[in-house]
Amino acid sequence: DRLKSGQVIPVTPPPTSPASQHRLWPEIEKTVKQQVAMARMGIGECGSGWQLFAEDGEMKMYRREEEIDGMVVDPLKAVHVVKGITGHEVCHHFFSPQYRYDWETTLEQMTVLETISDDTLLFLQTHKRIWPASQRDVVFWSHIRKLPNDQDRDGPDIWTVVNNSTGHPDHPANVGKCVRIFLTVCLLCQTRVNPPKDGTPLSRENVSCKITYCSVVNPGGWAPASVLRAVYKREYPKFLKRFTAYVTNQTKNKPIMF
Ligand code: 6CM
Repeated sequence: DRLKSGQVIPVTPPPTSPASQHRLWPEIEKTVKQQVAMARMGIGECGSGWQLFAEDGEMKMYRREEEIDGMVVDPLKAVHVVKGITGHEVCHHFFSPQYRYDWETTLEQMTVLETISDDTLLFLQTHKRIWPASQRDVVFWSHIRKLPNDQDRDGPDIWTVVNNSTGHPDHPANVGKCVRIFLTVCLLCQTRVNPPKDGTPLSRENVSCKITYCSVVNPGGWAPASVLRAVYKREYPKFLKRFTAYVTNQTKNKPIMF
């Protein structure tokens, strides 16, 4: 990067991760880049077709109605602003398996199949059966990453978690009672800091987190469209409200983790 004056400024090196030797790494790298770019686009920029289907205070949820072979695969995009928590805290609680049963209400069982590295895990999850469809399961990698804040180099880092379906030889799809679902999920979190004017130390009252949550879930097999859309309409707002309240509660008396 060369300025007009000819001065050369150091460029932030691309993020490296200890997972970079793993067979899934090229896919992880490509998917994270794509998902973060998509999550960063505003609703207006994403093309037409986003419809607001749920709103509660700062939280807004949009979907695009899409079907593949008669199966609902509606992309979802939600934005929320939550006071008192940081992007790092939100992503840490979304990524880490030890908290998942506390906030994920549709979960029946979660297994970590492989620890690829500190920032990359492979999960098998079964979700509660929703009548009249079969029970669902899912195998996905999950990757947490800190992104450089290009807009404000002195500001807090941006954090993301990307989940994406993959296969696993020990857990083939659709052999037991479960139908395998396929998902791509991106949680992107930006911390805003509003420092106190009087020079008093920063507290949780001075921070807030802008959250973008994008998801595409293919139910993988027959599920009535009307039931599925009704389930999503009920479950996604419930998830985002419950999960963010959980992070607020978990962090309230702890030092701020930027
Ligand atoms: O992103 C979310 N959770 C993550 C951690 O668990 C992860 C997993 C997502 C699984 C999403 C499952 C969707 C619900 C399963 C029902 C399938 C349809 C059955 C047919 C009904 C007629 O990314 C939060 C996910 C919040 C989901 C509401």
